[in-house]
Amino acid sequence: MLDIDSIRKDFPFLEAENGENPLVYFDNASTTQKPIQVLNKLDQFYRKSNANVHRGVYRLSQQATDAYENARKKIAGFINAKDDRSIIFTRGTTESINLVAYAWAQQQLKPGDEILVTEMEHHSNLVPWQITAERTGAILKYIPLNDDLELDLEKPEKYFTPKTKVFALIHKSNALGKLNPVQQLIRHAKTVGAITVVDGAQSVPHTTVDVQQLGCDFFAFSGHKMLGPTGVGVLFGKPELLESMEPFQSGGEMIEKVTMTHSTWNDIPWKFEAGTPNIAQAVGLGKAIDFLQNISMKKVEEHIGELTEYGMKNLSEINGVRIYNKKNIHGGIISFNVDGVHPHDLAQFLDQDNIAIRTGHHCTQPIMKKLGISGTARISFYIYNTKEEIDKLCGCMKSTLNYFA
Ligand code: C6P
Repeated sequence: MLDIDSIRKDFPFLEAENGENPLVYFDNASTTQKPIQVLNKLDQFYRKSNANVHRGVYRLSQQATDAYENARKKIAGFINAKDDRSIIFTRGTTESINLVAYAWAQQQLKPGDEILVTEMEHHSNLVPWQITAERTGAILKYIPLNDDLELDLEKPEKYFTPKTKVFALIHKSNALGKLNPVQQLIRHAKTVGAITVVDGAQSVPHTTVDVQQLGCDFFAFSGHKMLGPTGVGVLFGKPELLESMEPFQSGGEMIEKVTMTHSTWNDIPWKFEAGTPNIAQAVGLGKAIDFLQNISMKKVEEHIGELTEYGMKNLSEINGVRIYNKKNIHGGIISFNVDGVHPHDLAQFLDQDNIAIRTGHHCTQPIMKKLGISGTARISFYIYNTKEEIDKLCGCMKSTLNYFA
């Protein structure tokens, strides 16, 4: 069991003004709030250690470099990457996936090659592959959703052909909370020699991820969805692949030698970190990982699972509520609609009671199309959420529905 009261004290954002009507924040899949430890780390970095990295020989620059590189080590440990050089700092999941699409796929793919994605993807793991297919003449294919809104995996082998060169898939769905059997699917991809790219934006914040066990070539996630600052994310890549790739962006820091006509590249990971990186944010992400590890990812996952189950049960008892992802009872996400009420109207009513929920297509328009709707209301949990907050949500929803009746 988590000591939620003690955890909540670490999140100043959740404190009620004058002790009244505290914020109920249920949009954690979008971004999480930050604990005081992360805020202090950022403050301390800018007050005491701020300097550019890998450039100065003075002590301060060395300190900043050490803090930045220590964060890289911490992240490697957190996802069990064998080699720190596998960890590239990016702006987030979106940039990490674009890096692979531009610097690997658009250089390697030939007309007729196949890129395989799924119908469950966030746009971040779909649009870069559409552009890549257009530019290279590759064919974009996808594993469809079945009527239970799960990947159709009755015969997964049928989607993988000798022409499949890239298999890019979402680990945990931000719209449905479904954790996909990534390890099993990667094994299929390997039988045809495809490289594998996993979008871990929603899985890393909730569950223990082991990239060696998954066997993926690339794995992307964002710091801000796991208590870290915005502006920093991670691309894990197998060192031999990263070494074989051309740079994604170019300029300072990513070079080894530059003449007026030619340049050579720095070693990995710095080859992929052109310009001044988000140094304080990377250090802040390291602190967020400390915070999560102090709690333990197992407990994080259990708590989120309990809240989801409780939320599903209580929401489904409200007249007119239609939950779309009832099967994913532990996923941390509840996507629903209420008969006769537009999700935006519902969200605005709840906002008046200081309850923040997300509405819309959640950057998953293909899933919405499959459901035949334009959007859903979505609540998504994190470690500081409580069952009492879910009770408050359900109470407010009942009053809202009375208003609409
Ligand atoms: N989802 C949400 O669901 P960035 O913006 O780069 O940090 O993350 C993009 C992204 C990629 N993959 C998945 C599975 C995601 O859930 C997200 C972000 C947010 O509310 C915004 S749509």
